[in-house]
Amino acid sequence: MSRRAAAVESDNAGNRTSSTFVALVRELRDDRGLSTGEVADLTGVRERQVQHWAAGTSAPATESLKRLLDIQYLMKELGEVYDPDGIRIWLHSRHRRLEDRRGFFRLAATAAVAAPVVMTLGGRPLNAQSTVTDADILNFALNLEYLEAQFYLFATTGAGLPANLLTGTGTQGAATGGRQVNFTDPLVAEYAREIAADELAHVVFLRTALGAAAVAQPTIDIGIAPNGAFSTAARAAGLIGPAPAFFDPYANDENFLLGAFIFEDVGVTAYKGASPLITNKTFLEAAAGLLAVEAYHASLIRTVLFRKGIQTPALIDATEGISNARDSLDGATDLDQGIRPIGNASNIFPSDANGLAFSRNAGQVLNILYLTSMARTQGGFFPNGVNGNIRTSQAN
Ligand SMILES: [Ca+2]
Ligand SMILES: [Fe+2]
Ligand SMILES: [Fe+2]
Repeated sequence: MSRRAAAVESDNAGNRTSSTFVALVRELRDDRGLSTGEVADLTGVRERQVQHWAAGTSAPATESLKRLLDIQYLMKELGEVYDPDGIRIWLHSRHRRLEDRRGFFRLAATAAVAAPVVMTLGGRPLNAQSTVTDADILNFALNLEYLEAQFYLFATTGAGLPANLLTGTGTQGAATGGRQVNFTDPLVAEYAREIAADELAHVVFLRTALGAAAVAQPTIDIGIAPNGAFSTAARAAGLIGPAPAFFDPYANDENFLLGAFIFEDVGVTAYKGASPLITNKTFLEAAAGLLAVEAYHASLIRTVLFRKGIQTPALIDATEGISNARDSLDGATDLDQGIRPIGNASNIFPSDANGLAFSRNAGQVLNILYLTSMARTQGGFFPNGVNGNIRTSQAN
């Protein structure tokens, strides 16, 4: 804080009754379980300042007071959905840190306001049972985010999502088979950690927006068994032969990048395909934000694979194989591209003739995730199916 701001803070102490502020700060610390440091961090002041507020020896300036009231509101809303550990994880996810406090509070407000709206949407009218609700769509997305988060968290840390982020409606399952990658390229390791933080934040964001309507994590297969999802996908892509051959996305940097490649393009097409079905504009904006970040992820993974593919052309071939496999699963239309250059231009961004990203409907997304071209309710990465009302792949 600047010296000038500090002067304003202490001026305020002289002409305001500070007992309200003392109570406010103490509520955040004692009732809501935030440390003095956390209150300082979230408010954007020094710890010492918070100690002064708590002791009544100085009062918060207007801007700090606004932040404190925001935090109070947020803690109350989050408290209805999360236990204290869950709140702490939410507050400390990378995106909510202090690089962009304005964004923090806008996102927080969206999440908090969204929860009751979705709970209302969860109770769909009887005469509209075939209608897909916004909650159905966000829950469909949440299944995909569980999958992505588990893959990247295991790859970067050796552990998956914490138990308090797995609960919800439907049948809860475990994510099995993931493990830590021993990265050799420090850049790939950094990229992986950045994406992992995003995917964790996506899970938390969607769960917060959905509140009590959020689906539980379904059973997820991210293992390396010869007949597991990754090996089946890799076999369909021509990367490995019949069992007992297997594909291990945790074996090295290149395999990890191919594992990530399997998911990221699908996420982009899934969010784009869902966008016309979302009725509430607040959710639409959130979905646009998710879509954009999935596209950043896909773009980064594709760029790194392309760069490494200059030395190792098999990597370029592998992306074409995965792309073709996805394309054959999701029906006749061509909705997918690998990273082989077109003419003398690279092909980092899969797009149609208008330069637009492709769309997949939910059934087509499930074709890829269940690894089937038929109408099924389970398979592949989700051995018992996804949770929620959208759960059937398309018959192609
Ligand atoms: Ca296709
Ligand atoms: Fe994501
Ligand atoms: Fe992603």
